Amino acid sequence: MKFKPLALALLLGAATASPLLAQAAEVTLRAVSSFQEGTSFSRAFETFVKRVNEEGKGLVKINYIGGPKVMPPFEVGNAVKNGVVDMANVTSAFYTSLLPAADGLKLAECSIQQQRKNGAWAYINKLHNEKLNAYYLARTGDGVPFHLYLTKPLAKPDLHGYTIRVTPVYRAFFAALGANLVQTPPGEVYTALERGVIDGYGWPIQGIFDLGWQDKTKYRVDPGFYTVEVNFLVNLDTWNKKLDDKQRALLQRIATDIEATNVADNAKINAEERKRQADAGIKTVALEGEQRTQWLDTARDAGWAYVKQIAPQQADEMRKLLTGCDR
Ligand code: 173
Repeated sequence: MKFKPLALALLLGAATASPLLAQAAEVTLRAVSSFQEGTSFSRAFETFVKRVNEEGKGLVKINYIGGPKVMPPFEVGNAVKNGVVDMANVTSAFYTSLLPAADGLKLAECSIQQQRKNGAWAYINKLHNEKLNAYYLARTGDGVPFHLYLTKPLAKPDLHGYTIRVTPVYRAFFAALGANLVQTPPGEVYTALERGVIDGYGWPIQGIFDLGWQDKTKYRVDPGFYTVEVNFLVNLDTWNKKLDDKQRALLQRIATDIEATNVADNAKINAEERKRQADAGIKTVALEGEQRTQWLDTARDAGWAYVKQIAPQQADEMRKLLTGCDR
């Protein structure tokens, strides 16, 4: 049998490899999630990790070290920035202290696919590069609205006399309706409900069963508002220096795949969770007509006004790029 020189070199392996055949060693990336492992908002990331580790054998390996037990959610942004971790699954609500403009991401009306086309993704990536030393690899959670959940009824869009658990996601909206606010990470919601220090909490339509909150929840207020964004971030030095083109392309391809399946998956999961909540005895407080309009208008207006306040230089550009798309 005769071999061409290239095939022969391949056959002889790395010991005789020419520069032409030089191959980067497998890179291991340390990753955390800001949500508990196995729960609703870690799931897309965990699928991503599994796929990278399968399809990227010999190229990239993600060492997923865990969720809030290994790192408090509000510290994840800093850990990405400083390179304490290479990668994270995190919502911007947990890193608005580093990148205030990211508070506007939940106000997006354009899908992530539209954002990748109209320049929004590029703009937001640049902000992440500059302020968070991070590459904005993916956005999941499209099509998942947030809701207000309560332990006591609500007759109108007015939260005077209600103490509500928040993160930056809900802060401006619930404050505009007169609520007292208590900020906690997700891991402290159950205890706050149990002790009766809150009358309710903000949370998406998905996930209240993950940490057992259904036992303490009596009402969900409809309609939902805003859109969840849970992002895959990569430390920028890792992205630029530790990875080569092939490794970056692999991560980007799988991340974009996850974004694409996320929307359809979410529509189905949202419907299942609504049913599951009803079956668990959680009643719907459905605001209708004028009240519904007031609820949604206050959410949007208070949301953007707050972005303008904390990120005056980026708010208008964010709004222009993130809204006005036809879904
Ligand atoms: O903790 C939260 O309520 C929160 O901000 C959030 C954001 C995205 C998904 C789930 C929760």
